[in-house]
Amino acid sequence: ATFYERYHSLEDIYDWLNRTSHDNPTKVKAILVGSSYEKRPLYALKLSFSDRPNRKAMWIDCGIHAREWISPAFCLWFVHYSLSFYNYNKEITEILNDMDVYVLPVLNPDGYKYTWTKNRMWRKNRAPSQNPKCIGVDLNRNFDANWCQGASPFPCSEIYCGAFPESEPESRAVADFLRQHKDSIQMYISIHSYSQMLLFPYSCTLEEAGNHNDLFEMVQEAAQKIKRFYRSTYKYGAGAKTILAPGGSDDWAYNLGIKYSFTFELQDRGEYGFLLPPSRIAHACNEALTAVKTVALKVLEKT
Ligand code: 0X9
Ligand code: ZN
Repeated sequence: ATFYERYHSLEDIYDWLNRTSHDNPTKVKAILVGSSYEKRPLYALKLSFSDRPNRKAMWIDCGIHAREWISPAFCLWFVHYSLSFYNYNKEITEILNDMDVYVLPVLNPDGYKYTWTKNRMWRKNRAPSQNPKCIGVDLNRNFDANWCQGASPFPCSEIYCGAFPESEPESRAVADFLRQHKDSIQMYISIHSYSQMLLFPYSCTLEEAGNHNDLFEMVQEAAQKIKRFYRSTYKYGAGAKTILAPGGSDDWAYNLGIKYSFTFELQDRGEYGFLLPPSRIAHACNEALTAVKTVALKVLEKT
């Protein structure tokens, strides 16, 4: 198996970030977006392949939930694919000609590290609470979108929303970065697992998003392509129709003005769940790549 068909420790991912930016100095730049509760750096890679004017941008984050290992694996896969297939694959070439892409491979490094060393099934970050027995905030409940109206105010819960919106350094760093770049970023994607779903806002309310029909068409086309190319079934639709959940990054980014905002839940549908075997990484990432390319091309058409 190649490097990209294996899961990697946090240290390996930091090395990879370094190598990738050093080996591709004209195309890839590492940006320090913030740091985690335990003071680990949050690095995003900025992929900037062309210097056409009026460039748009897309943001992809991975690893907000620690145990969803396929998610960071996808961010690495996406960067590698972009570097390898620019000028060879028509779709990625078109996307990278018109858009810069920010890729944050591990949004929750403290949690990710913890899943490698202590508890494979950890989800939250590693910030302590008032209760010494209960650690961690669910970072995807910590954003300011109907914050905690339906998540848990209790630190011992797996979906603890935190003390206040953006209380956590990881979510605040991402929110600050998106606020600073909201004029160029038209598209937001957060990568999770598992359950094979292509979701868009809202998740925090049953109300429909203003551009619901556009968003629906985009993920529908993505799901159809995944079915055709890889024979996998992905559900799609507004998040609230499957899990009504407040405080998510996708809804928050949408309300900030990033009108093409998505959460993709990758393989599988429960056979292995979070413990997706490495032999399935390629298949899972190719499906997600199909989804990202499909929605990005549609955004370019519309904007
Ligand atoms: O509940 C979540 O945060 C995501 N599912 S997961 O099983 N990976 O935890 C879904 C997120 C969908 N978007 C929002 N809830 N805003
Ligand atoms: Zn998740």
